[in-house]
Amino acid sequence: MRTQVLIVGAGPAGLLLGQLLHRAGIATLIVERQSGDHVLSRIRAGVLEQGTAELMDEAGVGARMRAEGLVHDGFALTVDGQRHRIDLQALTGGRGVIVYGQTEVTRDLMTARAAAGAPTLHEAADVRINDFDTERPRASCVVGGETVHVDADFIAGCDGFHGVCRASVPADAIRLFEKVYPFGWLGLLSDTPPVSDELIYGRHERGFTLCSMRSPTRSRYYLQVPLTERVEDWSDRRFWEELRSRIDPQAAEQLITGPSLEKSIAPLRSFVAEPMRFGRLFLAGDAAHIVPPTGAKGLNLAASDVRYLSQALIEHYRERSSAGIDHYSARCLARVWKAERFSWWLTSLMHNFDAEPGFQARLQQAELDYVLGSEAARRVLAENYVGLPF
Ligand code: RFL
Ligand code: PHB
Repeated sequence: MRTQVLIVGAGPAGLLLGQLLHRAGIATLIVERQSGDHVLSRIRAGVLEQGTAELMDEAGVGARMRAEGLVHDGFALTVDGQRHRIDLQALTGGRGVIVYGQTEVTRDLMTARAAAGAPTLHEAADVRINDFDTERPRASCVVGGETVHVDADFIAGCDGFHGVCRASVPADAIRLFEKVYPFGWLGLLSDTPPVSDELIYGRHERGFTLCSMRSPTRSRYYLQVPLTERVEDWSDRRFWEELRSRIDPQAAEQLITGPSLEKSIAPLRSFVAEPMRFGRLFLAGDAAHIVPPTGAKGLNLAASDVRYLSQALIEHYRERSSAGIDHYSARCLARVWKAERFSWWLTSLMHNFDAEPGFQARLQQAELDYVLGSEAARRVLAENYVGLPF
């Protein structure tokens, strides 16, 4: 087979890139290891920055997000049982975020791709990419027992943290930066009304909690847990009791519990690969970087990479200019590192690190006092949360 841009991975990064390129008349082929249903079953992000929402509009897939997504003008930080509102709108000159699940983003993009008749090979095993340091990159994969060979002008590695594209780059051509945190997030999804109209990020001596949502009738809650915890050991009852013990009294009283639709543990990690381009191979999204979920930045960073990459490729095909391609890695990384910094900072501010509170815990307390007491500090938090400019 031959295509212009081969996209590895049909997560939000790969699908959004495919959609933006399709609208510009550029042919793409997506190869995805999993089935479409499996991709849709992964419960992940929930918060879209305005820039991400605008990119969905530009890709022609924003209608349902605009109709069903929840516009949030603020969120809360709970510290020592006290809730403090962060007024995003007032602090950022009118900006906010949209609560719309990654599952729905992915579903809308899959529907648009199918309607456009653009090809996706699902359940593609043993994807290999070759010759991306030449003018003629190649790839192969196995679909239904048959080996498929693909020739492309470019390869976009949108295959997530455990994908094959970053792993195919020679070790001496890539530099990796990583920080692993000593805890994870246990998440629970339920068809119960959210405990509050806005998200609540809570610091507590038993560990961090996040009260989030997907809709007025569907909630998403998270608990900080040690990495040694196993999801099998968390009955719904145990989860709800632990959550209730950590949230503020008003929330504990208003919390409505119910059976879980999904429960899973995600480790927390900060990770960046540099550069993000190797000849005719580009990395985008989680394939190139991971942030801990505290700042709600992962999906939004994937979208901003895709924005830069789609512009670069469109410029290449329309104007025969390589300027966007040449600047892709540097443009992405400048934004990536700022989101890494913010996500690390908010994680450090809100989680429990030591059983015995020591020097770090005192600094954390002082920083929290400062953030809650200073409008300038809250503005810094708000400006980063809604998303830095492109
Ligand atoms: P994905 O979504 O991992 O998709 C990669 C796709 O590539 C496929 N693949 C392969 N295909 C072919 N061959 C191979 N060898 C392949 N290897 C992998 C995979 O099957 C998959 O379909 O990466 P992408 O597209 O870069 O998207 C990134 C986002 O998924 C991720 O950053 C966010 O989910 C992170 N995240 C959040 N981000 C936000 O912006 N806001 C949030 O509120 C937010 N909350 C979260 C999160 C991530 C979480 N977890 C589970 C890590 C909350 C959680 C709990
Ligand atoms: C979510 O709803 O899944 C969510 C929201 C905000 C975050 C992380 C996850 O910071």
